[in-house]
Amino acid sequence: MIDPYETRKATRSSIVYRQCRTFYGKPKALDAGEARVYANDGYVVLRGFFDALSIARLAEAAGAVALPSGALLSMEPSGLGLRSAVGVHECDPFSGVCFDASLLGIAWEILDSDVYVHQSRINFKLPGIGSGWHWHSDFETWHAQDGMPKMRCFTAMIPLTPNTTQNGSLKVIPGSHRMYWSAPAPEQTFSAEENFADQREGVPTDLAISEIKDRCQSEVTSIVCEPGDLVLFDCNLMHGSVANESGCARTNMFVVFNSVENRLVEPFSYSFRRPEQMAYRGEIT
Ligand code: 6CS
Ligand code: FE
Repeated sequence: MIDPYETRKATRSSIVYRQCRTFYGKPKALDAGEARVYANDGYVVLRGFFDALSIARLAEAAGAVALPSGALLSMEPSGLGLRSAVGVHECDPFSGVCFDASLLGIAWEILDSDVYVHQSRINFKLPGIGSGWHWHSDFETWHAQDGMPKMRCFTAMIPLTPNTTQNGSLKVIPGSHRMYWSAPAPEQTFSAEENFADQREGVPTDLAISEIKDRCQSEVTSIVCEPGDLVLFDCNLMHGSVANESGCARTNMFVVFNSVENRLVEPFSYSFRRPEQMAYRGEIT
């Protein structure tokens, strides 16, 4: 069978059109306007979705001391400080937010099926230490490395501290979820952990980013947001961020919801599977 999202196999990169829907169900939990923005731009920001104070308190809990024991820790490429804790959604105090009833209601309607958590993580971007994330589409990575078949998956980003342009807020290319950037085969293969800490495979060049912007007729947009806000973004939205050059931490929690009808198969471009915390393959309860 032909894979419409083949990646990391050819000598050159290419851009093809998306063959999956973005919004699978009917808007109800989201209003029609929010659903339209999500479908058109590939993301939507819901201001004041959670109680700001209780979310801000999670930032303290996210300090290494209270991190769930099963979480996989990914360090900064410099070795200075923690970059991500992966696999946090089943532990207090994080589970309450990840499985918030209103958020689940949104997940069901975007994906129009039962859902499960494919991956959850807290990204720490410590002041002066926290590095950025290169441009990428999560789906390209999950398809290549984890065997996610289709684009029927999205991320809920829950800021635990303010996200500003100075501390490296998320940057997106609105509308880029509608096209798929297929990456060239890597010259060198890195381990799952190396690629997670500092992704080098599946990263478009500056020229490719310009082409994507041209095709979308859009500009890079920075998502400035606060604790209490909820950012929903499609699995194929092109995004990245710069380093934290401010004096304030940028701490964000990410919960990735996948449709139960889009469960992982074998990785499309690799012969090894990544750890369960990065790509869940277990039972769904
Ligand atoms: O490899 C991954 O699964 C992760 N890496 C990046 C750069 N973004 C999404 C995802 O958490
Ligand atoms: Fe990402």
